[in-house]
Amino acid sequence: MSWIISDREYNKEKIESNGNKYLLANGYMGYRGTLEEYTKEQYTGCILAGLYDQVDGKWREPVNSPNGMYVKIYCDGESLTVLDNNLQEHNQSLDIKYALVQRNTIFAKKDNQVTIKSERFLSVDDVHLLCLKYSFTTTKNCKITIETGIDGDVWDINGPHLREINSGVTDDILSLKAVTNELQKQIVIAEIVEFDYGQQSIEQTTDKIFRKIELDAAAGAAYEFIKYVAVYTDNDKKSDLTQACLETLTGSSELGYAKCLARHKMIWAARWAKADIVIEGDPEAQLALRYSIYHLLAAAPTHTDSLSIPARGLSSQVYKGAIFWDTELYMLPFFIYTNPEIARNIVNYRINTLAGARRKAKEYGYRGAYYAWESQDTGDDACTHFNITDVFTGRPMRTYFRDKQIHISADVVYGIWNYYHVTGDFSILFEGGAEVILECARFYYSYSYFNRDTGNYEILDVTGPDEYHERVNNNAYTNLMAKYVVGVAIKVLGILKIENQQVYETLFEELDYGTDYVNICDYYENLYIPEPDSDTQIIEQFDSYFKLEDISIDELKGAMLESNEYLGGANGLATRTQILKQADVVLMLNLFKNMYSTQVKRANWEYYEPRTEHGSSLSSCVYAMQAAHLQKTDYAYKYFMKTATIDLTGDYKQYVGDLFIGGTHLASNGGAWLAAIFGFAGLELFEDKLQFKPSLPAGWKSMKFNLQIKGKALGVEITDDQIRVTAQGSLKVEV
Ligand code: IFM
Repeated sequence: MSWIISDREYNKEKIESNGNKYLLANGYMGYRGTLEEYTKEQYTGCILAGLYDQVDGKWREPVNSPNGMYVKIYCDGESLTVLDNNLQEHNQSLDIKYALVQRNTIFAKKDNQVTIKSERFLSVDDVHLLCLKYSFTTTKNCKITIETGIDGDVWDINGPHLREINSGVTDDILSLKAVTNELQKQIVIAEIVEFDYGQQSIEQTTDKIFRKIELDAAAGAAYEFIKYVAVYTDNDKKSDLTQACLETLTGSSELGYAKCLARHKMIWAARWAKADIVIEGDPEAQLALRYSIYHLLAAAPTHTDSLSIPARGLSSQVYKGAIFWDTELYMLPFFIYTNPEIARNIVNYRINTLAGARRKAKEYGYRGAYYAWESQDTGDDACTHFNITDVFTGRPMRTYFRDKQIHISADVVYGIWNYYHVTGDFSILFEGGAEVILECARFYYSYSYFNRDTGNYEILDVTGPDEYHERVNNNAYTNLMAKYVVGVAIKVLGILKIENQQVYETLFEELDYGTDYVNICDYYENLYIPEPDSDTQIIEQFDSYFKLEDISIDELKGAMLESNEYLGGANGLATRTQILKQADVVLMLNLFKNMYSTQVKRANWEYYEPRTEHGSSLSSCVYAMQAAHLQKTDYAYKYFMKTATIDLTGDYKQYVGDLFIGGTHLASNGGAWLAAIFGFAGLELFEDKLQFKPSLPAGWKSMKFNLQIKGKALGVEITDDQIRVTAQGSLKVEV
């Protein structure tokens, strides 16, 4: 059963978290794990990847498509819904092997029991297609009405995004068209239902179109219908969206549900063949890790190279559906090592949005490319200056996520270089990657300040990964990442000069990089990087961090007046203490493990771990990886499980201030994979060799997985006393 996630009873309290837990997605859209009879009140949502909208100056966010999967059954005029307390049995499950959601509910009526079953999937064969198989039986003869169609009254956080909603019927195909508010992009959604009983009528209101199928149900007989739903938007660049929907629907209906499902399953099976990690001896960890991988695969953009993966995947409009550094640092490595084609799409997204990053740099008075903290379709920053509301006063708080998290540009470069380093795909540099890298290097140089007294460059007034401490000087992570970017830029120029003189010259000329080159070389040599203290070996997170009050997390939490109060910002409790929100120095040491001794890594892990609140889902996996590296396997396991189960338990922060931050946690999902591969399996890739230094958790008899490195497929099996690597072609492996 290590592929099945299930709930065996109904719990109203879990409506929101189960919407995430049972999420289906195919890169084009994400359909929340809600039940068919739900409406927007229960957070039904079908998020369309990359289609953003803004209304009345509120936050720009992705658009929810009208809900084509809506179904409600009435028995003798009475509606059957789990929201009423007439349930005899209920279970819902998600098969992560094939991305298939099923439910089985028995409604107990006075003298009748109605059993409904459904199965649905979002096709990965045709990403515009949603399929539903729905059946019911009754124990008594009764009148049944099936209400199904398209519900255009959708859940929005900052909506409504849909205008000019129009419905229509053509040849028994129901459709709903709408236009987004800001960019006036058209959305068309259409459905057909296959059934062979009862009488049908159509009902239309302003924003809904439903069919009602009425029948006299015979006791014990099974009734089934199949529903196909198609969605297209102007982003698909089709001349006629309605026609595109019709083609998807008729094509699918001719093929039939079973074949559509078989094609969908075949693609998922191929995905798992590349990406699965098999753990022997720990079914709980196995399921949690596979569940994390499932979410990554489900959110992955396979149909286009202009999309990336938002922080909350395709689970909701939370965090504005924006792409954060979460993608490059936490999710992208999984794709780079298991599915380089998808990784390339994700990297391309940053290349394609370079113009937005240039605009942001210019807006703040800098040169080069300053990537957005929250990036959407254009790469401009969607983050507002007042991003959190104070729970005490109800007033918006000035936050500096947007202005000061300059490390994002470096994280983008890290993603590109990591992709290039692992895949060996040179073309990424010629096709835009080099330009991004050079522009980011230029940005860091222009942001920094030269301290004449010390002869060093310094980076002042930034926010590092630990967001509880805003506007600090010389954040170790940011400084080292800036140096890394400049180092990569210098290497890239060297590579281009040898490999492609023409691209090198054009780029140099177009970017007018002559003086910049001289500058970044000097910057590389003279940028101040905080060093480990010679006694304690601890690296100060930023200038004067050690002067902050050193209290425990319990003390900090004990001082809180409201459970949702924001701990950072101007008045946040953590701001004047050493409590950090998320891995910062430890993240840096994890990325640059070979630059520091084991003693330094251990001292810093031990210092920062009790001071880290893990208020971000990006934190635990870093502590897990580093703990495994330091052979602290019990800690590593604890943090790994916390990361891997986040969307299973629903045990995560729902609010910061009054800001709703629910949804799936793709960085954690990627982090679980990172902890397994770079932590427990101890993988490290050097220029010319591959190294494994495993430290498997107690109980793990073996770990088996596949990787793709420099175009070669690798199979790895690690047991207590053996590491077996099989590879196509030759690769130097060290243990
Ligand atoms: O990018 C993260 C950030 O590091 C912590 N707060 C949430 C963001 C989105 O996941």
